[in-house]
Amino acid sequence: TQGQVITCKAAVAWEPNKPLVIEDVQVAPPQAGEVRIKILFTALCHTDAYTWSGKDPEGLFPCILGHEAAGIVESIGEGVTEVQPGDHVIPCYQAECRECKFCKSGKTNLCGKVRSATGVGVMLSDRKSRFSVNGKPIYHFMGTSTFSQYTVVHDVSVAKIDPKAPLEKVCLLGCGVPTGLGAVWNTAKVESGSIVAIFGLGTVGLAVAEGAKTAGASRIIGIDIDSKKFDTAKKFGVTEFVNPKDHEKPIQQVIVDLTDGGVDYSFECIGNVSVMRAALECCHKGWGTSVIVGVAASGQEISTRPFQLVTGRVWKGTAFGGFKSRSQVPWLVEKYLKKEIKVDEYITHNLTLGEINEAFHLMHEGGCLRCVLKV
Ligand code: NAD
Ligand code: AHE
Ligand code: ZN
Repeated sequence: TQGQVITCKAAVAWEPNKPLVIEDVQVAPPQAGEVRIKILFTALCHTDAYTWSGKDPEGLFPCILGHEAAGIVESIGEGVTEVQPGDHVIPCYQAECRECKFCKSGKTNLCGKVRSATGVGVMLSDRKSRFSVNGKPIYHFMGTSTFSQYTVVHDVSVAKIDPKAPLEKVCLLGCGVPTGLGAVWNTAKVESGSIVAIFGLGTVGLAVAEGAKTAGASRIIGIDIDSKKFDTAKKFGVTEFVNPKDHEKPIQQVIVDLTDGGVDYSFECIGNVSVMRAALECCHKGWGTSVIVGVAASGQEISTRPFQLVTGRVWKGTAFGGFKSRSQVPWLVEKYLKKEIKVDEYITHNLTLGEINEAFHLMHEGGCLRCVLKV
């Protein structure tokens, strides 16, 4: 198949909110600096649902969504040196070129090399898509488009991993789990003994709990409007549970009262701007740091009294938990193989690519963390 167009199945989002359609998609061969990957397993993340909803200012249609996956390199374009056909890989929506201003800064995991193309659904070299259906181009998504049996990505967006790792599990290391762990370890740098509050106990929030537990947090307060979340949350390290619906007072006040003035660190893992405000305002005066992890819809804005920051609270955000993708995803895979981090525990459902619309429905049910699709 090397150098040839491959026809395979992919789930195409033709329009916002309309069921995805499994189509025969033509996938062009990888050009210079590109890699074609046979995707074996992909999970769904709430960011896929967000873009599908039409609320993502970068959402373009028709497109192939999906960004939390694992597969095997099928072929490589000219000049690709770091992966070979047959390598086991995880596509990375956050690239790492190691050459751009961002990569060289040492201050961020964001990479500038391909972002201008991945944000508009095309490949960098010719600003075109590698996907088409009967000659009609289909946009890429987040530089990954994993809801397809084959995808083409930039070489700076591929992490080569240990072939011993089960792809049906480690696909989760493409987004949600690293995001939560890294928000704690890299972005907030939570110290032992800290009091932590987590708003939203989905996969990302639970990974924050796991990260906080390993960092030695003394109290991990989980906040969710769905009380059924608490039993699972305990297994990930949450020590106390608060449901805002059980209280008359604003949730920030409830948390401040519970913690003698506020928490050391808080994490918003929902994508709700009023909760982001509460997460900041439940932080302790003088030092409390709040990290925004959730993705809020187009047009939404955060607000608080500047006095909150004047008096020492810090507001931060994180993308992919601050992990440098190509360098650190393989390290996370090793940590999983050594049983130092959980992955299997986040997988609540397994379906096939053909059942993807059902999988999106499942995401709205409280009992679903991650649903992994066999592609
Ligand atoms: P999820 O839907 O599984 O989890 C969200 C949780 O928040 C649910 O348990 C829900 O019951 C709870 N919730 C909803 N409204 C609430 C409220 N008002 N108060 C308290 N709890 C509330 O989602 P997820 O997959 O864990 O993702 C969480 C967010 O993180 C999404 O916005 C996603 O787009 C974003 N995300 C960001 C990054 C990043 O790099 N920054 C990476 C992955 C995901
Ligand atoms: N297109 C969206 C941006 C969404 C967003 O913030 N994405 C996160 C990853 S979410 C993964 O589930 C991210 O990494 N952002 C940094 C980047 O470079 O996109 C919007 O709202 O505009
Ligand atoms: Zn995601």
